[in-house]
Amino acid sequence: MAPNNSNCSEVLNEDNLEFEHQNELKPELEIKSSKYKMRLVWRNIILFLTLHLASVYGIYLIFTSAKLITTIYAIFLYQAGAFGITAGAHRLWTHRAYKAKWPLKLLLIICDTLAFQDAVIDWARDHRMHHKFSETDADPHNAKRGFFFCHMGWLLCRKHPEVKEKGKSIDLSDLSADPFIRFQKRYYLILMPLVCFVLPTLIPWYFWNESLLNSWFVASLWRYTVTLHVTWLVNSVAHLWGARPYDKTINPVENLFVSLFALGEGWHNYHHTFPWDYKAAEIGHWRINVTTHLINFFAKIGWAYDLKTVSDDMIQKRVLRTGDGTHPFVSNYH
Ligand code: ST9
Ligand code: ZN
Ligand code: ZN
Repeated sequence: MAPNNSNCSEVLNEDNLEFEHQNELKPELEIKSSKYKMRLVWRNIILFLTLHLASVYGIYLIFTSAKLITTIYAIFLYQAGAFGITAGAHRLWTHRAYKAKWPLKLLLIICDTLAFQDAVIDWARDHRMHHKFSETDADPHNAKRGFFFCHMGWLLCRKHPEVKEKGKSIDLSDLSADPFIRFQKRYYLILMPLVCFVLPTLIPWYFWNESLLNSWFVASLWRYTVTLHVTWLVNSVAHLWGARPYDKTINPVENLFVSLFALGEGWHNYHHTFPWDYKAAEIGHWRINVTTHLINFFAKIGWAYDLKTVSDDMIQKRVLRTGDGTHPFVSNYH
């Protein structure tokens, strides 16, 4: 994995695998050195390796023996799980960009559990850190540590001590007060296997006589792997390659490819500039945003309300002040 970016240097030290700050104040010179040793988590490495091998076998089964409907169903489940992450864990619970009535919360918590990205309260804690301490050691998937680290490497090693230290300042009281979040966290180890793996495997077998083997490798393991990688693309690709029309001083970018697969979460320069906007993008310019269309639908039927957004005027001022000049508004303006 790429070395850490900050003023900390990465030093291998067998005796002390933890992070160690050594700040010595000398009369004319402040020597700031630190030792940080990445600690791999072999359990995760083995599990993810196995999952990926199983997914390759799943792809083989898709083209050799699985029924077409099983593959379509797996793609549908990936999209449903994605919706739980984008509209639920991300825009509703982490950013509080809109409010939801209980039927929508119920739907979102089921979809989120289907995506198995850990309980919402843990997901939101890391994501609030990601926004507050973006691209620093306190960002759990600091993109300055390289593509692999921010894509999935951060799940294969212990978190940087700065994450845990600075994370103490993150307020999660709103989430601890939400009964849906509390219930999910409390019963996660029962709910997650049931919703993410057991039911998705049994449904094709029961309803359209798919073999359990195809069902398990395609609808459960391959589908889960796809959902993970699409989510991770937001942390990697959408932090590395694309335009910065709203704020050129930050890493996140606008990326059409990521938005297509991640239900509209690839407009990441906008999102990091205006994280409270329920659209996570400027929908007028960029219509590829399935999550926003779905939230709009739920607002129409009254299940979503108090949708927060940003005025055109505020966006335009920001584009002129900090954008990289690629926003269409800039060419019309001059
Ligand atoms: C997965 C998550 O894949 C993916 C999240 C992606 C986020 C994307 C964001 C993009 C935005 C837009 C959404 C787009 C969506 C598009 C969808 C399209 C499909 N603050 O974590 P531990 C403390 S999950 C404060 O174990 P280690 C705390 O005391 C995949 N404190 O750290 C904690 O104890 P507790 C499935 C913090 O030991 C203690 O440290 N899941 C914070 O270093 C220990 O915490 C997995 O694979 C903080 N932020 O281990 C599991 N963090 O929790 C993967 C920690 O009791 N994770 N503390 O309070 C792990 O195994 C471990 O977390 C680890 C680190 C090995 C990575
Ligand atoms: Zn980001
Ligand atoms: Zn966010």
